[in-house]
Amino acid sequence: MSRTFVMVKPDGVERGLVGRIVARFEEKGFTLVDAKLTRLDRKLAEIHYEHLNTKPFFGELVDFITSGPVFAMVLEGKDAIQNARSLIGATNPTEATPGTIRGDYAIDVSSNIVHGSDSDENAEREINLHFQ
Ligand code: DAT
Ligand code: MG
Repeated sequence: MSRTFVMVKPDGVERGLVGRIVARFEEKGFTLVDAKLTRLDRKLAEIHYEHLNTKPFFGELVDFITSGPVFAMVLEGKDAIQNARSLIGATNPTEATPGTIRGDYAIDVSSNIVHGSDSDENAEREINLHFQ
């Protein structure tokens, strides 16, 4: 068993998709072990996405993720990081297969509905960052 950090982004919360997205993870077999509706301040968002801080889209990314409430979760299951990432789908929704969350609910890379940790190390880092 391992744990991952997943977050419904402001576009998903605004569109009323939190319940459906949580259900997708539960149906897959994950256990929800912690969750909260919250809003990231700029500093927290910049730390969360610090590995991207040299990218040209970094400013827009931080603007977007702080633009409204997010629904942050800790999910537990076998191979949690890999299983969550395959359910979430490719970063760019144009490449995300239908049946994945991004494939079904997103059309634009800059508002792609959901975040999921990409490694065990980052999962622990993000869980500690968002849930103390
Ligand atoms: P992922 O969210 O699939 O782990 P990532 O960590 O590489 O992808 O990037 C984090 C977020 O940054 C991503 O969900 C959306 C945004 N992003 C990535 N590439 C982008 C691009 N080329 N243009 C605009 N936003 C981008
Ligand atoms: Mg990432």
